[in-house]
Amino acid sequence: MSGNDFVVVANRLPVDLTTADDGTEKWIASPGGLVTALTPVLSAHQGCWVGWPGVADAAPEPFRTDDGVLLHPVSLTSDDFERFYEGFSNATLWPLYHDLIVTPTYSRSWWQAYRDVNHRFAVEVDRVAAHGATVWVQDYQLQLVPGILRQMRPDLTIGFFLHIPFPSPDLFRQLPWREEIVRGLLGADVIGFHLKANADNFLQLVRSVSGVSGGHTGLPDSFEVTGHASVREITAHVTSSDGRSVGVAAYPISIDPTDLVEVDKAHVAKLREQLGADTTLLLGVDRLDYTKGILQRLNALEELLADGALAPEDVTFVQIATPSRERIEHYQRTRSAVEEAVGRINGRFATLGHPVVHYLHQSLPKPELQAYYAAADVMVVTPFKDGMNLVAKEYVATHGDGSGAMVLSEFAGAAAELNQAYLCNPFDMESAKQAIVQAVQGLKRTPEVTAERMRAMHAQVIEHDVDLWAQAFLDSLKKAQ
Ligand code: ADQ
Repeated sequence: MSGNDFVVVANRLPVDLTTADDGTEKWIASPGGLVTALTPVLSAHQGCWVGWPGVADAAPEPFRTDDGVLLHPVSLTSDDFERFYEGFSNATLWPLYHDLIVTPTYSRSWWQAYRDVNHRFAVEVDRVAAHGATVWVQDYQLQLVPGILRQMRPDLTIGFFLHIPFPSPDLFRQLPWREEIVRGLLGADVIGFHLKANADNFLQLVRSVSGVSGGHTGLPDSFEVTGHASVREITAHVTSSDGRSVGVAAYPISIDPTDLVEVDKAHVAKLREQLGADTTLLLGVDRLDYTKGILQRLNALEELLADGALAPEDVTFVQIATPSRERIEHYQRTRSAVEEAVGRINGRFATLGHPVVHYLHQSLPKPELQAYYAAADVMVVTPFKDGMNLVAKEYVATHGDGSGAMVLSEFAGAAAELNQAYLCNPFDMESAKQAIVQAVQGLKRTPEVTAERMRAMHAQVIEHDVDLWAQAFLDSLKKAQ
């Protein structure tokens, strides 16, 4: 057994395999909230990362990234990819945990694959973790790993962090395999969520199981809950059926603001010139996911243009949407609807050579993305549900000078900390429209107030960065040892 004292386990390794024109293959860093959050933490801790390299049926040897992070690949077959990843993770758990924005599919065959793959991840961790190591398991794809590891390796200290929301117990109870998932999670020493509300949902679920609120759940009835969830330190404990104390708390994830300070000003100026120096530039940046509310934000824009509340010559909207989960039907439908809306809005309101909406269905390099953040007057972040939303924090981090404004959904985890944004309910078209107009007008009519709001949010993000997130979680885990 090799001797890694700190192991991060996540569905994906932080890499993509690319093929150059001459046929040579190279691993490059890939975008995504989890990667953004964990790369600096891993580099700082000299740890290793166990995950799937992102290519089905590939079984590369362990290797180091350019950042020096040691990666231990777990191989997935194309059948695993379909049933474990696209199926159970992203067509069962993802919609269930995002409050049923689309209807989850409950497939016994997918569940079998989820169990098998979780077991394989645990076996890989067992291989690489030194005696007494700390293991940090990430996210909804791997909720059984803490429980399996606990059985295999009682010497390990195990943390689990959920990057997406945890739903209310009433929704969670739909899941045919709810008992196994709860047992899997309770294999950890510490379970972390973004928000106190998520942690409270989990505690309420466990409480209802332990008989405090009564009712038949089909879940084990031997948990005891003490205390209340709090932020960044553990005040609630669940006693698992094997008598261990499991800490539960909220740790709002953040970004590494030092990644974002050096903006290429010439690039920003060029973008502004290309997109219309005199117009108000609105920006959306998301994975193309139905939870992100991209279509609804475009519909809000369209109504504002149709109402005359915004004039087409005065605004430019840039939507950058990273391709995501493209083989899943709901994602295909979302993409079609978004692209149809872009075409329709431009068809109605553009003039020759001057589209109102610019749409990029692409993943951009970070400096390029940052130039868009810096150039944008109004960032529009309108998810129906989001664990946190790092895009909102990245935008704010780029506007330390108080420039810009942000429209933010109440249902993004980020709204709990960034309440100086123009908050809206994305399910309510009028609310979304109003927040966009208020942000646009706020910049023009009350620039000092708007700048003050942006500076307050900037201070919040700078003071509560990804290091604080990781340190707070790891401190809790240390205390649990
Ligand atoms: P995501 O759903 O992926 O993350 P988010 O938190 O916004 O959502 O992170 C997206 C990341 O991808 C950001 O760092 C952003 O810069 C990057 N990105 C987005 N579009 C891009 C593009 N076109 N090109 C390049 N990079 C792009 C999940 C949860 C979130 C939670 C995070 C972290 O769904 O709620 O905030 O994990 O826990």
